[in-house]
Formats: sequence, structure tokens, C-alpha cells
Amino acid sequence: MRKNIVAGNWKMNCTLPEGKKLASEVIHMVEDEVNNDAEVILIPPFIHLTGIQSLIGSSERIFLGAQNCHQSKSGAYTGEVSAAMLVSCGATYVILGHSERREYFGETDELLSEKVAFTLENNLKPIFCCGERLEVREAGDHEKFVGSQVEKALFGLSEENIKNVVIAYEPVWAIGTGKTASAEQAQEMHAFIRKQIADKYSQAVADGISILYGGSVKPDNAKEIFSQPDVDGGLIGGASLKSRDFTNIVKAFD
Ligand code: G2H
Repeated sequence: MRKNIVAGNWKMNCTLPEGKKLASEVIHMVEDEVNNDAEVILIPPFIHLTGIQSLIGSSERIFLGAQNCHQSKSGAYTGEVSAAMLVSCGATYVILGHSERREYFGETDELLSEKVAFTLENNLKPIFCCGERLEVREAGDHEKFVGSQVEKALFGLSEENIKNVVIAYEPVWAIGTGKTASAEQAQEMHAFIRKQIADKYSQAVADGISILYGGSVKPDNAKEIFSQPDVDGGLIGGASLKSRDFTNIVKAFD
């Protein structure tokens, strides 16, 4: 069956010493205290990847991820980073299509479909983010909107490739706002996405894909959200910057 995953998206936070301190605290606490088999992913800024990977070492449960990558193999793209570069620094995962990338850097579903396909060709697993803005939810169009994001970015993939995608549902209105989707709202959307995948591919493929919830997950709401049948963990922003809070979120699966 599918994996439970707790991923810490540090966003643009932490100097290298701060990041190393945070990562080593998390690594020790997770190894010492966690009594479940959820996979943990640390997702620092690009520039810290190598430093954090040297702390993770060959852990069997803690993995490294990046926050974005370019859709081309290499070339004259000043300031960009390729999938192969990320893999060479130890990354197993890459976040694609976070709402902050869509909003501030103009990333579209069409571009994301290229990025998703290219990362998979380079043995990097995408954590594909989707989610609606508040006005879309209030208009009752949230399933249609998220369904379209998933279809445009992912449904060109072969069955073999989509099995290596992790999906993160992150309602934009819940990101960094302190507002969290209710456990029922999260479950409803996750079940919708899983059914969409089952209809396009097969129930077996859909049952194997981890769908994470993201948006103001904290130690005190993680257990309820993660206990929903179609919620397979979380993509954690603010709370991933505090080692105790992040570890306690991983412990929500105990
Ligand atoms: C959503 C989430 C992590 P936060 O962006 O991707 O951040 O937990 O701070 O809402």
C-alpha cells in the first residue's frame, strides 16, 4: 500500500548554520522518538542541499527534497537549477507547483506538466501541489478547479510514471494563514483526487499514490487530519522550522 509521508518545506528560511542545526535536531528526534514508519522529507533551500544531505547520510527513513527545478536538462538559464543537479546533491524529491511558485513566479499547469515529466525522466520524484483560492471554494468550484490542475499537469504521464508522483493538496486560503481546512474538507478533496486518478488510470494506481495535505498543519491538528482515510501525511511549512513541532507532527502517525 501507499506510504505515509511528512515533508518539511522550509521555503526561503534558515542560513546554513541554522538549517544544519534544525536538520540535526529533527534527525535525532525522529530516529529516537518516532514509532511509525512514515517517511520524512527535509526540503531546504537549494544552497543547503549538500550540507543537509551530509547530515541525513544513509538514513532509511529521512530523505532530501528540493523546492523547485527547471524543465530543461541544462543551458543558459541563469539562476536556475536542473533535475540532474538536484539528484547529484542527494535529492530524492522535488516540490513542483507550490502555490507560491504559481503566484509569484507565474508557473502554469502547462509548464508544470513539462517539469513533472522531466523530473521523472531524471529519477527525481515530484511532490505536485494543487489547491484552490478562497473565492473558488466559496463559489463551490473547488473540485472542478483542482481536478483541472491535476489533469493538466499529470495526466500526460504513463501509468509507470504517475506511480512515482506524490500529490499535495494545499488550499491556498489555508497556507501560512493559521486557517486549516477541516479534516472533512481535506478528506473530501483527497478522495476526489484519488477517484479522478482511478478513473484515468486504475484503482490500483490510485490506491498506491500518497496524497498529502498542506496548509497550517501543526502538532495539535495533525492527528485528526492524518487520520482521514485518503490523507497520507502532510507538507508542512511554518511548523517544519521548529524541530520539536515538526517531530511531533511526524509522531501523529504513532
Ligand atoms: C503550505 C505549507 C507548506 P504552511 O505552503 O507547503 O505551509 O504549513 O506554513 O501553511
